Amino acid sequence: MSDNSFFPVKPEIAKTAYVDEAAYARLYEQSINDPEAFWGEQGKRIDWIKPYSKVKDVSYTGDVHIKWFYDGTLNVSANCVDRHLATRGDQTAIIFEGDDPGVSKHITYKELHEQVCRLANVLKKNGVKKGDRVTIYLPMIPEAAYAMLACARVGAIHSIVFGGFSPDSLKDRIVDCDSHFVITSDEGLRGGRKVPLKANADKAVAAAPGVQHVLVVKHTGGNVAWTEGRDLWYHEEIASVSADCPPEEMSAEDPLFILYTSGSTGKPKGVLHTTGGYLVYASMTHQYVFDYKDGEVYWCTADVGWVTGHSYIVYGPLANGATTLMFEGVPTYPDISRFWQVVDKHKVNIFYTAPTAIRSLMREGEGPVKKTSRSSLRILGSVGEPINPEAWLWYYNVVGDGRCPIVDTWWQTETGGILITPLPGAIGQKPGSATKPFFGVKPVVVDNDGKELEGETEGNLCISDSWPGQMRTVFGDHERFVQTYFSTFAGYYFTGDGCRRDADGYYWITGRVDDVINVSGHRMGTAEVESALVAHPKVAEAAVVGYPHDLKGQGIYAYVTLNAGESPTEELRKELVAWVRKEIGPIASPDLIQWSPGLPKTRSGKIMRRILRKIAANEHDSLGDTSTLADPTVVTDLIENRMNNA
Ligand code: 6R9
Repeated sequence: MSDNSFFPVKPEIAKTAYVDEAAYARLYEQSINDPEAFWGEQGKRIDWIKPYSKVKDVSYTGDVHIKWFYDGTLNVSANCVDRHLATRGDQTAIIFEGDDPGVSKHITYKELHEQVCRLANVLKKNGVKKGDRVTIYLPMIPEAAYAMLACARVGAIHSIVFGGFSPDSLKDRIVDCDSHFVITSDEGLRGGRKVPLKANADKAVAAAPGVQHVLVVKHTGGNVAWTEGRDLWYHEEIASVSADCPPEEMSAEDPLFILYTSGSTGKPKGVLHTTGGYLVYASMTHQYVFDYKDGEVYWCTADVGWVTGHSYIVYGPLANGATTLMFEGVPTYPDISRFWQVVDKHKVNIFYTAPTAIRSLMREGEGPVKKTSRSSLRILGSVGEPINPEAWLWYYNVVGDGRCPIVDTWWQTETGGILITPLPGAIGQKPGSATKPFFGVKPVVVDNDGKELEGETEGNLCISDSWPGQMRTVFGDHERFVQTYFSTFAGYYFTGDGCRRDADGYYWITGRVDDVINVSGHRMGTAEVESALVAHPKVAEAAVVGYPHDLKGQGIYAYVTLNAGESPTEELRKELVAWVRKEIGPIASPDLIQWSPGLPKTRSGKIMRRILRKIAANEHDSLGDTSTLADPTVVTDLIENRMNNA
């Protein structure tokens, strides 16, 4: 079940699609042969205050820099809101579907405009200026979109922190970008349970003295502590300002947002995206990849705390004048049909979710899906991790009734938008393959020495030239940007992923080749989990690796060495899991902890992670070369006491 099963483009989709097979071939070739001309044309899809005359200035070597449309000026919120007022002011921009199935509301473009302008004025009134950083720590409610667009309107740089992150993680992200303004809500609501966002923000801000104001959305009405002078109620503030706020004129290369993401070393880094190129790329990919047509209802189930929420809930769809659905809840509440009930309730045409959600729903069988209609669905999408062919086929046959093409979209926080994906009217699908590159994207597969491999092959996935949505730098640390992405394989952007290219030129992402693990589609640096573990007073040393997990894709496997005199108990194991949850957040909870009196190290003291990965995957029969180990008996003990005996 891999290369052999092929789902050709459906004629009824191709007939009305923006791009069919012939158009894809022609446009792709143009985009690669003459990127300046191609993007020079595509850049016109958004409104510019001052049109650009320069399209591209990029170098991946020497003085690494990336600029697109760089002498043009524009405003992102004007593009996502104002420019639609004349033609679709009364059309729904955002459908909000609450955690409670009894709660939903429609926000028109006109209403969105008013909300964004008011909030932009609140920011200005409280001293937020162009270039300032604003941290957003909100649940999936419309105010999250208003906050993003209000920042864009005044030229402030937003940094969204996922609501599942701990106070400590929030504090680190506030401090790293030196943000003085935080937007949160009293509480979040997920699956009927309350998330204490304001209380978390209070703890974070207590350790971030730069913060001057915390703006609080009253969402659940739960009790919150209040710091007079610092804390402001959202509803009071927006009522006190005018509904008129002209958008700031921004240069194409002015920053739009920072989004922290995990890497293979150190603390999460602030991925920086800018204004013009990002918006051109997000809107263009949203239109073509989802074949979005005017009037359709589009639903991406991601959280705005991740890049998918930025590009494909807010910026891409709204730039295209789409109706985008924001869902506060979880797929299993109040029951396991929830996704499909929401699809029927709002007549969703395009549905975009993550393989981990598909796998967990698949486990419950067809019943909960089949009792709903889903007849509005036209296109299905997948993102976040490789989708296994079984889950793909279930998604296709059961959810889509064999009617809807699946776009398996490969991309990253760093890429700003989708890079490898089927286009529904142009590229036939193979379950498990992200298929072919989007316009202007030139993937290359290189071996470990950086040699470009031709034809059918497997290796490290790099991209050989820039596209407008590419990140520009790591906030405050350009050297780290250069080191992380452009030093491993000179002259290329290195993705950190491995991939295979088959005889038809289809790409199959095989997963990360660095020390990043992907848990339920969430990126986690093993180094982050290790440093949380060793911060516990009883832990001497820790090594963390990923291992195959049926539902999550990868689980977190931690090898822990305790301080002398400490004894390993079940209680301590639980305590360590709780500790990591507190330090980073629930998404970082170790699934398995193995007590390891020692870790396999080379004579120079380097932990041999390759061996730890094999043991965690229960593949200890093929450990490979262990001759460089300082003490080979350590491995015997680890194998005997392994936790994953599946
Ligand atoms: C958009 C997003 C990026 C990493 C990426 C890769 C994995 C994402 C994928 C996929 C296989 C897909 N990934 N989409 N792997 N097929 N369709 O998820 O961004 O959170 O930065 O994660 O996710 O390993 O490198 P981000």
